[in-house]
Amino acid sequence: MKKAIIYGVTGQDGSYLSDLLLSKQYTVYGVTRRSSSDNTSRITHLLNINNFNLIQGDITDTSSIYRLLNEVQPDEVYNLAAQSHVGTSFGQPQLTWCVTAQGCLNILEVIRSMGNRPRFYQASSSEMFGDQFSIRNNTSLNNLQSNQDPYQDEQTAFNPQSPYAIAKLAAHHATTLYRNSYDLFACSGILFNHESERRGERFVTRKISRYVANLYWATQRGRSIPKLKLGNLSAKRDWGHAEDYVEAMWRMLQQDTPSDYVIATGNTYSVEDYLKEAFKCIDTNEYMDYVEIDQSLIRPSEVPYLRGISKKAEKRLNWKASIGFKDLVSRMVQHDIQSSSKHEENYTTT
Ligand code: NDP
Ligand code: GDR
Repeated sequence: MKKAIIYGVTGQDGSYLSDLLLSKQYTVYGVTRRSSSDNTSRITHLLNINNFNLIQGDITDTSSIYRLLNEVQPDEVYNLAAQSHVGTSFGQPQLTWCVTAQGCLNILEVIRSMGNRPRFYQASSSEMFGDQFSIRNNTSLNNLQSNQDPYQDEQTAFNPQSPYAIAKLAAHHATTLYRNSYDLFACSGILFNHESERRGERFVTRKISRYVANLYWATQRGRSIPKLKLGNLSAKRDWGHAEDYVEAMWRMLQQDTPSDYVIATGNTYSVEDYLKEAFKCIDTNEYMDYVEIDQSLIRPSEVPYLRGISKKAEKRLNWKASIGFKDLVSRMVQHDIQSSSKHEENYTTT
């Protein structure tokens, strides 16, 4: 029976990865930071399972990492912990650095010091590409249509556009350096945006799906709700479903040799496309009637376009995204309609 430690277990990906590893008979040690209020809502279904252990810890505290890894002697360590909100990283750059960059280095240092070294997964991000892309047919970025040529893959240059992306890139390079210099089995998954019914409420997809669900119930009850405040609607993202993406993380650590992989769907849609599709789920075409552009939500620097090509993962990991854009939007909206019926005034407009 394998043992895995998951840093960031209370987050979206940590909860799905726990589900996956438990289904494969792992013993899972999920690390959660101390909080004055409950932060386990995504893993409540796991708390009474014998093979699931919730441990207090923090990736900024190397001594607690050292103790845990040496006590458990895990086969695999997944670092999903981060200050993961790009917008927030502009307001809290130092905290973002401490958690998202330094935290990864802390884990790598502990693994390096161990006799039996566990395999290590680092949650890298498509944000590291920033404004860079590769191109086949000289298409100009201004004339892009959905699914056109520009893309990012493992060969595309990095040019981070936020404190978050800079921190992720530092952690990414540290992971590569420790693999090459100290022979660690360390992999980075360069994951493009992935969402789900468990997505944090301040990421744009979930913010929209929750608003649409609340609008649905308000309309049923003959009431109105305030407009939804959003920032940049033209940014394009490659959105997949988190359940597919945690499978790729696990597969990376089962290979004979460690490597880095781009994980994405290969399709790109704008924030406005997502809005339109989400409102379609409640038969509403005039989505802009419900939206207000809030300048404070526009980031000082933006990543305009992301579309990942996962050929390497397809070939070596036999991995391919199974849930497409329309399915993803519909699953998120339907889920929020079901859950918000129980909690009437449940919307976030900012
Ligand atoms: P979430 O924001 O949902 O989860 C982040 C997790 O990190 C939470 O469990 C959080 O705990 C934990 N955490 C934050 N600070 C610390 C700390 N100091 N010590 C220990 N744990 C901490 O992120 P996702 O699940 O969406 O993403 C998982 C990882 O993948 C992140 O590193 C993210 O940056 C990266 N990533 C995500 C992508 C996506 O589209 N989802 C794409 C590419 C990369 P708490 O619950 O207490 O806040
Ligand atoms: P992102 O996700 O920054 O790509 O990072 P987010 O959902 O925050 O933003 C996506 C795009 O939507 C625009 N946007 C808004 N974003 C938010 N959060 N709130 C708004 O009101 C809003 N209005 C418009 C943003 O400007 C952006 O262009 C996510 C995170 O999960 C990272 O941790 C991960 O590394 C990357 O995806 C890949």
